[in-house]
Amino acid sequence: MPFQLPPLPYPPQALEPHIDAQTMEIHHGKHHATYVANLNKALEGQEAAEWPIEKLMEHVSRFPVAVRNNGGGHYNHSLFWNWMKPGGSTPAGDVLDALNRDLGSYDAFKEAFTQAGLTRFGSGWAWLIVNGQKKLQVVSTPNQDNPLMDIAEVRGIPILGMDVWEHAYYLKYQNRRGDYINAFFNVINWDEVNRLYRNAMS
Ligand code: MN3
Repeated sequence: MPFQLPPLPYPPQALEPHIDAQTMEIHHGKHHATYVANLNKALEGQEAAEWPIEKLMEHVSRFPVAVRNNGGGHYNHSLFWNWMKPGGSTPAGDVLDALNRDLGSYDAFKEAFTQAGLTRFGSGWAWLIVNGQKKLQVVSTPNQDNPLMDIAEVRGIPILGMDVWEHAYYLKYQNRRGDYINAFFNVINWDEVNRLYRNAMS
């Protein structure tokens, strides 16, 4: 099969107490695995099944909605596992300079990112992107859309994303999305965010 489920980069219990093991097991082993299986089914026998996932996102308007939903699900979650790490980290390096320069401060970023997650009605994602002007910007998208897609309202390169679907938090936090968002900040892998920032700027 052309698209494959990447392994979790840490054991499912490694993000506790912020993100619980059962949520991680189901989120990765069931939800993400299903996006991969359905993406492969949707592209069976087509040339695009061999494309890099980024190229698929950039041309997603040419494809049926199953590719948008499941391709987005695969791309978003493949990044998402690496945007978290056991014990979390503090922002540093070029991306911290850019947060201060483009968004005012780390605290201003945190407030904007929290609001993007809280106000996304239903299912979706909050994002920190490098936009077309090479500036950091906080946006959100519905469902499994992302800012790399050619159909996105605001396009850019995602360097951090937060899943705010209920399947990301309901077992531990039930309806308290705000508590999950606060917990997410404790597990962000800023080394990875900084690496993606530097790639996006080069
Ligand atoms: Mn998810």
